[in-house]
Amino acid sequence: MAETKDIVKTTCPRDCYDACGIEVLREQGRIVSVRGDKEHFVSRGKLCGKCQIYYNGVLLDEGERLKQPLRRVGAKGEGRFETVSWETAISEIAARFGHIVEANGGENILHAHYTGTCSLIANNFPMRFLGRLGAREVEPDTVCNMAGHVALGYMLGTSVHGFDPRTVKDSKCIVVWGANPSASAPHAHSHWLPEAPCPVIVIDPVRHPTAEAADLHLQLHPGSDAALAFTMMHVLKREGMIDREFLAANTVGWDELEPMLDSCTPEWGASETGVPATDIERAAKLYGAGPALLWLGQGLQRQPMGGNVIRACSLLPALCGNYAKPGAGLLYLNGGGQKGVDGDYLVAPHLSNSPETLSQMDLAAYLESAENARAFLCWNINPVASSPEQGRLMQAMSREDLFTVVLDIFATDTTDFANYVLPAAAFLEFDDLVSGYFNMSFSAQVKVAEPMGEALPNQEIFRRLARAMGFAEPELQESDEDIIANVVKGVGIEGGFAALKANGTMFPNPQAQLQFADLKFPTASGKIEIASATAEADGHPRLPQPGSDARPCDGRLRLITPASEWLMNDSYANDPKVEKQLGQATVTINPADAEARGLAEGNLVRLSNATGSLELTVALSDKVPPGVALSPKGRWPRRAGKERANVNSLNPGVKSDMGESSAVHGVEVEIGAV
Ligand SMILES: Nc1nc2c(c(=O)[nH]1)N[C@H]1C(S)=C(S)[C@@H](COP(=O)(O)OP(=O)(O)OC[C@H]3O[C@@H](n4cnc5c(=O)[nH]c(N)nc54)[C@H](O)[C@@H]3O)O[C@H]1N2
Ligand SMILES: Nc1nc2c(c(=O)[nH]1)N[C@H]1C(S)=C(S)[C@@H](COP(=O)(O)OP(=O)(O)OC[C@H]3O[C@@H](n4cnc5c(=O)[nH]c(N)nc54)[C@H](O)[C@@H]3O)O[C@H]1N2
Ligand code: SF4
Ligand SMILES: [Mo]
Repeated sequence: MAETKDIVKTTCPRDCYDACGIEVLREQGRIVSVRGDKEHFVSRGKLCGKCQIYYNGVLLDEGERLKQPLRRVGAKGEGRFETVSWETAISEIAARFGHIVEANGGENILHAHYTGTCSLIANNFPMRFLGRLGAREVEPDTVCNMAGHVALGYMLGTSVHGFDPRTVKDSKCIVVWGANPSASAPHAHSHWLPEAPCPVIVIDPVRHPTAEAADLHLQLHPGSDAALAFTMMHVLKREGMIDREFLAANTVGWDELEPMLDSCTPEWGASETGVPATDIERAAKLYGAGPALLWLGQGLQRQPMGGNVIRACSLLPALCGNYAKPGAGLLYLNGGGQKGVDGDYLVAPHLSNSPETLSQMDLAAYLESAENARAFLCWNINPVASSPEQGRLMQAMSREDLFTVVLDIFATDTTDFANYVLPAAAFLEFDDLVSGYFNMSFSAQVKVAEPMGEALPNQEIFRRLARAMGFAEPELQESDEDIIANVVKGVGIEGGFAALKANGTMFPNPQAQLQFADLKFPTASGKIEIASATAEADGHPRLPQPGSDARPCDGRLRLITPASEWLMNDSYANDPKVEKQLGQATVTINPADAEARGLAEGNLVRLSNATGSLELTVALSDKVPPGVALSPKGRWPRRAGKERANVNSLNPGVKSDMGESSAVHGVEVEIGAV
């Protein structure tokens, strides 16, 4: 029996840069309050606003959570179900999957997954079963950040080996490029950036709160980032701020790139980007003044030429020798590998019979045909809310002959289309591990309560499916306890999971790490590849290019749909208090664009393009430049009122130049009064 009152340390496992430490206050074993861990270096006693509400709100609401397996009784999309036992659900699903594998092969079962929980086991272990089944995977990063991964692969050989934020004490400048920490990394916004001993530059079309707080904000036209990067390099060269010794020793292709800088003058840059030439010069000189940190956001590459943009921006640290020294580096994401997490062990690729993956940009079209998919399994994802071509996807998922199974903790737009809904346990209800992707931290997720109703952690659901299908591989039944022990051992935590639990969070490397300390880059040449033969062989230009996207014309606006301060991707919108904070769904435009269209604050407008349309309420602000419309992602179509749609009803799923990845911040729309 738990003591009358106790406090358990655990960790937020959501897809967020912060990886906050949490403390859960219990009385008689029941959760009384979920709050920020006062001793945690990130949360410092405070969760972000959205989690503070949601973790004490709908997440603990027995009436709202999914608690039993469900089998469809209504029409697809309607969300009418009857409860069934786990035995029935698992055996019926296994039988149907077995049948499809026999008749059509495992590749006829499609599965999609992503960021519902990012704890290591719940996010990875299901891949063991799905690989063994031979199911086709929707490549999750194609809806988020694949272009950047591919681009940094060409340049550096890796995209998951970033700077260590602890090195900031030696920095002379931080550039935050195409990220909005005030929403997507709230504690980096409120602590890490303000406490940095150096100027902060934000490069973003939107003057969000982090841009507002910065020493310099370059408010460029969306899609003009490569031109801006080339202009900054022109200035660095002119000012003699280039580290030629570093370039000679550690890069290939500088001789090819250098002549390209000559025409990228500040005046040219200003006309391409809309940023005053003096501001570009100032930014370049601040960046070139000493060791500097460059944070490349994931929003930055969610545009048509997102891969080229990331390649162009990542030239800056190469030109200034910003690696292997304190206070210097580039960050996209920090992977678990740097902390000793063996990703292959978690997903057991040796078991996999799966065919090549599908881009999420192609999901709606793919699901239209039984030749492609007779079954669709979704776990950790709500594609009806998060995927492009929303209307077409709902239509495809209405197919009677598409056998759909969805795991979630709540009823969502996606579960509404399921044949079976399987209730997943939430992060407070099982032990797991969390690896921060900004900080070099490693944390325990600790069970503080029993799963609600009959809910089970993802991993246990897949163990049961594996057994029902007669798969005998021991990897498919490995226990959480054993996996945790093995991973913690690999990370080198003395005292194992018990020690990690007691601390909540630990740093596998107690000292700040230098990025690429040995100046060995995992590219073909072992150097930074400014010119990339690999990229060329893949059909891309050999070198990053300085161009910008064409500006929208004929009265269209470029729609940016980034992270919302009050939502976590497509989660939390079902919490009444979060809903209150969100208020009406709005589209923010510049007063000049409103005037030109005869629109005023509060007007109902219809956004439309060839893919779809959506009704929103106008908000006016000069935080958004002319030519841009801003409407954050993550509202639930089923809660939108008369039309079942969110911003993804307008998203055609155009692929960026690299990685078949999302170009969602490059969508164009017309806007008119309703
Ligand atoms: N327009 C537009 N669309 C976008 C984006 C954008 O910028 N603009 N961004 C894209 C990006 S970056 C991403 S990462 C995707 C994210 O898209 P999704 O992955 O669909 O969104 P999430 O809200 O992270 O998670 C989906 C579901 O997982 C559930 N969940 C939570 N915990 C668990 C669990 O333990 N088990 C199971 N089985 N389910 C659980 C949640 O309740 C939620 O319904 O959206 C993309 N969509
Ligand atoms: N509160 C909250 N936090 C989250 C999430 C969430 O939904 N809500 N989602 C999580 C996930 S899955 C991810 S991937 C990250 C994403 O977090 P971020 O990396 O911050 O990405 P976004 O929010 O998509 O967009 C960031 C910024 O990119 C800007 N942007 C758009 N187009 C351009 C352009 O052409 N050039 C430049 N320079 N900037 C541009 C947008 O204006 C926006 O301010 O956040 C994570 N954290
Ligand atoms: S979502 Fe991010 S900021 Fe909010 S509690 Fe989780 S880790 Fe912290
Ligand atoms: Mo993402």
